[in-house]
Amino acid sequence: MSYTLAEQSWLSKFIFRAAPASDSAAWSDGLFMMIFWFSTFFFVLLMVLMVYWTVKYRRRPGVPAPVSPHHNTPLEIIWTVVPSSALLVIFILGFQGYLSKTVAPTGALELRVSAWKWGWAITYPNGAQSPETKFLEESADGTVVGNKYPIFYVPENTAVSLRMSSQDVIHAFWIPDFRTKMDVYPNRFTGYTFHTPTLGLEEEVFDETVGQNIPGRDMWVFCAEYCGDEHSRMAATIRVVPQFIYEQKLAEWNAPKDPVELGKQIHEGRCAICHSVNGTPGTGPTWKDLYGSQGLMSDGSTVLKDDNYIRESIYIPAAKIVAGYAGNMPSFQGQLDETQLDGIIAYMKTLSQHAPQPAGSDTGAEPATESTESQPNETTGGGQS
Ligand code: HEC
Ligand SMILES: [Cu+2]
Repeated sequence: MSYTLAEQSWLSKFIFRAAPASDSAAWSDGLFMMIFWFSTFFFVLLMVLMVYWTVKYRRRPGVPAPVSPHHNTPLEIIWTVVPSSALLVIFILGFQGYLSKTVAPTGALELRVSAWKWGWAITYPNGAQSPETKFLEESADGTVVGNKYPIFYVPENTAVSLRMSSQDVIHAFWIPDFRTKMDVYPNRFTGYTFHTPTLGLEEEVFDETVGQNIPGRDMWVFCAEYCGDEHSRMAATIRVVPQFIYEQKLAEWNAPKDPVELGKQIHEGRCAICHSVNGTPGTGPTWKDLYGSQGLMSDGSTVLKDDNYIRESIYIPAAKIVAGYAGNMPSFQGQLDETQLDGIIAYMKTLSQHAPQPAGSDTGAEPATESTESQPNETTGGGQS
């Protein structure tokens, strides 16, 4: 079942660009090309006959127009049966391809995909999520452009099945190399399956976390259902790696992390598309100096942006809308747990001059330790009980 890269003809390169990365992707290409040549053949045949007969039977002076024959049973049977059987063949081959992409083999690795405006997250069977990201593109002088996008690791030569749902509007999870895309809905699961390729000996990708190349292949993921302003930048990377690297990564991601580091990673992967940290407003307000500040809401009230306000903004964004913004932040209820929420708050504190500074120092503050200050119950509780 493992698919190795075949030589692509110039025509299939022109039409599909990247080579198919699995057997069922190759099947789709083959079927597409079959239909293409089938259509081309009949197009040429019909056009040639049409032109030929138009010339041959044109009106000539002195020749009376012949009466059209109105029935020819053998001819009508042929031109009904031949095209119908051709369509039947196309249907059967297409349905076979469809089944191979929607029915997961037993024992497939199930990944939980979640979508929102404008990003993707995958939860692995052990509960881990990939914190790794990379830039969509880098300009020639090495300066980076745009946002960071998540990297999802999958093991090579493995059947993978996706279970997908959306936090807001309809998106579509599209992996061009597998020639498959499927809509992702807010209130129901959809999914499909693919078999990851076996890596060639020379295939390598750069792993930023270890600063060197590792065996692997990157594939694009795009959103294929127009979903708003940043739809075209709703991308991700599927990274196919050997099984042992996949397992290492899962174990690494599940290890406890420094809260600030965790918050920063969540921001880059999920929030940066709308929230900057440098003071520039985007689709949502910047996080710079947000924590601990006072802010005006769209109903005219003023709120203190403390831990509980932030929690509410993330789980129930519609509860209070910041003045001047549309209430279009997706809810992350059920998507981010308490540890991740703590991480986001810890990270926001490092970005804000309103956050309480650790006692006795105002330079070189160690941000991670200050989170205890926001939980007075814990610090005072010991002396009182
Ligand atoms: C689709 C764009 C979008 C994404 C993605 C998004 N937000 Fe928001 N966010 C908004 C908008 C718009 C507002 C302002 C309106 C409101 O209050 O709901 C906002 C408001 C907030 C606020 C209140 C800000 C303030 O100044 O009072 C917080 C906190 C927040 N978002 C956290 C997050 C976190 C954490 C994430 C990532 C897990 C995230 N947001 C992802 C659009 C987004
Ligand atoms: Cu989308």
